[in-house]
Amino acid sequence: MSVKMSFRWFGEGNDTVSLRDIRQIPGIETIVWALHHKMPGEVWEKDEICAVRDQIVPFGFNMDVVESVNVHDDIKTGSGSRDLYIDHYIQTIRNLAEFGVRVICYNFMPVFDWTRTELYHPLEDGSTAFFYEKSRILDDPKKMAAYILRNQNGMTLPGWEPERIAGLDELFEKYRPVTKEKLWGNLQYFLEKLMPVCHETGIRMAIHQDDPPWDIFGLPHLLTDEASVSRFLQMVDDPCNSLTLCAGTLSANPENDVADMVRRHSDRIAFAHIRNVRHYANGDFSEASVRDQCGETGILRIMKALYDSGYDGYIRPDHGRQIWGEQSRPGYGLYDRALSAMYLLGVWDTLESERNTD
Ligand SMILES: [Mn+2]
Repeated sequence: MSVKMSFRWFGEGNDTVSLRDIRQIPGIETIVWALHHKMPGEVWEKDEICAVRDQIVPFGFNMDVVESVNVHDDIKTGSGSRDLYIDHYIQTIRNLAEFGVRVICYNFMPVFDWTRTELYHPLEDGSTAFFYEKSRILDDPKKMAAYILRNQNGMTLPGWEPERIAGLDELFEKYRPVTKEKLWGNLQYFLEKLMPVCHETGIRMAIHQDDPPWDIFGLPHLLTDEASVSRFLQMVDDPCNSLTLCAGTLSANPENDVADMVRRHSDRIAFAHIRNVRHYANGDFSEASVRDQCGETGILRIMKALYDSGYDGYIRPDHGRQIWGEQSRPGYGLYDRALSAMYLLGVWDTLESERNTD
């Protein structure tokens, strides 16, 4: 039984980490990629996909997982040109399938892709990590967006594009009538339109949970816990409607037992993000090294749950700490993610060898 270890890469000229570097991490087979210049709603054209393939494949990697094909706000709000943008999404699925893509990671979060209050929070060992200070999220979202944009080492993180943030008032206005139940309905509408083309092409849609796993700035977050994940899977009960199980996102809420969720839903997990979180009593959380003891996510229990379930999907070290002075996209340096990949493979290989010697 093998797990397919993967590594996120932002593309030639768009990442401080090279494919040459990634190839030296033992066990990485899949590059998790995207066309980062595309705006939500645009069709990913074959020649653009082909150009990325010509970068990735010569290094011996496959390009099975895309993260993310972002969903247009009209689809999320169920307004305007949603059917046109769903047609574009379907065309993108068809084009990706021609290049062997198996899994599309996406999210269905209103306005913000993810939220933290600090990108370089100092840890005791001198490294830095993402940090979420609960009390600051009650503030003006625009103040926070401006902070995020100032602190990205000149590179844009998905979901926080300056053009998008510039229209923040308008966006909030657009989402005002979208209650949580309406958002669920819009997600269902979108997925039901996609399922036929998923079956035709063999591509699995894999939703990422909402980060953080609770409502923020008055915006509804759908996928936050066991109950909502179950609801999601039952709502469109189809193997092509699957999860990108994000251990770190879910475990930001200490009440979520991620390993238990893995055991319940393993057949519907197409892709997994693994990282560790440390909780504070006041509700703040910090990201941490993936070593089990460094946080409270339960990395070993999660890996064991995946292994015991016969998981043979894709997995990647999620974003990590900044260590050894590396300058990179926040959270997406080479060093800490390489450590994570080796730790996770070490756990997996040990479980595997124990089974083989039993
Ligand atoms: Mn994640």
